[in-house]
Amino acid sequence: MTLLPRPVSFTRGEGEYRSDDAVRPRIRVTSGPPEGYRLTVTPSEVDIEASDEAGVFYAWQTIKQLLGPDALRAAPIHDEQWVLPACTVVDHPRFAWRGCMIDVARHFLPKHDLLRYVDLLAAHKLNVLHLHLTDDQGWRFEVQKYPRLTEVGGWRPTSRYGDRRAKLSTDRPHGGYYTQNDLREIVEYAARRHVTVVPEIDVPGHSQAAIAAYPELGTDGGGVWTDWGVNPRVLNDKSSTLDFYRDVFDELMDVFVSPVIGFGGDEAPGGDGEFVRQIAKHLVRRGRRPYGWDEVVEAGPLPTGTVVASWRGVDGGLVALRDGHDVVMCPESSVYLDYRQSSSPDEPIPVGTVLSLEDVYAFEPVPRSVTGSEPGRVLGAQANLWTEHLDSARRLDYAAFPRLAAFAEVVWSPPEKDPGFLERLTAHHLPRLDALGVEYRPLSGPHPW
Ligand code: TNX
Repeated sequence: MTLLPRPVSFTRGEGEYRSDDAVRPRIRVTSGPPEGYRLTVTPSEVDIEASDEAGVFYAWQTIKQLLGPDALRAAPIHDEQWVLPACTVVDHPRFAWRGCMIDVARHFLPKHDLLRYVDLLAAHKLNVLHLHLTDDQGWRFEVQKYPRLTEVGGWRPTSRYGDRRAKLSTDRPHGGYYTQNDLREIVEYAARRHVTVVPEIDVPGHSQAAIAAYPELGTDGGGVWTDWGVNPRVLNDKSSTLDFYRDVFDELMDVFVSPVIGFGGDEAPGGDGEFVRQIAKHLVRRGRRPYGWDEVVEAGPLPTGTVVASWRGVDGGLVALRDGHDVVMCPESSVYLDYRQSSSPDEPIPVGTVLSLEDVYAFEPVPRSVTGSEPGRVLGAQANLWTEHLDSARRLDYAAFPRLAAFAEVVWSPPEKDPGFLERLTAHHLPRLDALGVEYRPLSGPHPW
């Protein structure tokens, strides 16, 4: 790469860099792989060729990377013009589903923090934000027909016990929820950054917050749960409960334009496969693809088009592929970003098994036993951020980064691993995260805050 003899200057538009009048990238639509682009920078022009808008967007993300870390700051800090190196970049993603799940149920993530995460995902060329909106410990989606879901289910009282195991107390009450208009705003904000927000309402397990609000839904009473883990209480299989949830999913589909809608289906002791199948069918009738955790492959025949998230390793995903379902790989041993990053007792949130940055980079989303002749497809992968112990954006940053950057590399790039990855990360990417104000875990070791 050679430096441009003449600097290319950029002015800041609304949350985005735009070229000023002096240099405007020439944008051309060409045939090519979806979301891919060819970026050519010469002393006289910046040229983007892409087959779709996403490709143009990703070319811009690359331009911002090439400009250096200061280009990512919220305001310029010196008068120098940005210098864009002359180069040609030909680039496209390996997978169509490059996701990150954020559990906003265990700990509510305020809207402004969630919007910031959308920006961070887009900067890493990730394109799916899976929002886990409901769980035993909180309901975060406003449902107009059933206001108690958020009025009651959105608030977790003080635990009698606290959570001694995890060094993070549930002694404090906690809560919050998004209005439908908040979520419409998030969906639109994300769409402008080529991120699809895939919502999930978890049934029939992980539903204690709903049962607290409407006890007639449950097999058993109880308030919003103040413990973590698998809750023995689940939804009952009454037809009135199914009707209730059809209404809830209808409102969800009114807010979220995503073609894929999550219905959970995980960890439901004694849960009813029929309930899961009926909800999945309802989503299909409304023209959407149901999306469930891998337990749903045990629920009996699922509608065609169901997408399965393989989280308990890859076996559930392999069964789903053979059953003709598309799969998103998210095995907990490789991409659960709530898991501890080292065995040091100083890791601030020591949950799960050790999942280092190197482990995440070593992840291969397509298991070796997949031959490609299965009727289902591996759509891609997602990293999951469960938030039992991530109660703020700071803690989320620490858990997510820089491992999410390694994950982004895995789902975008060809399967061959780059021996220079760590060096590139250290030399080029961590300074970008610094400029963006991301409080990532330093490579040198734990940094508890
Ligand atoms: C398993 S992954 C869960 C979550 C927990 C997570 C903790 C999945 C579908 N269920 O409810 O938050 O482990 O790492």
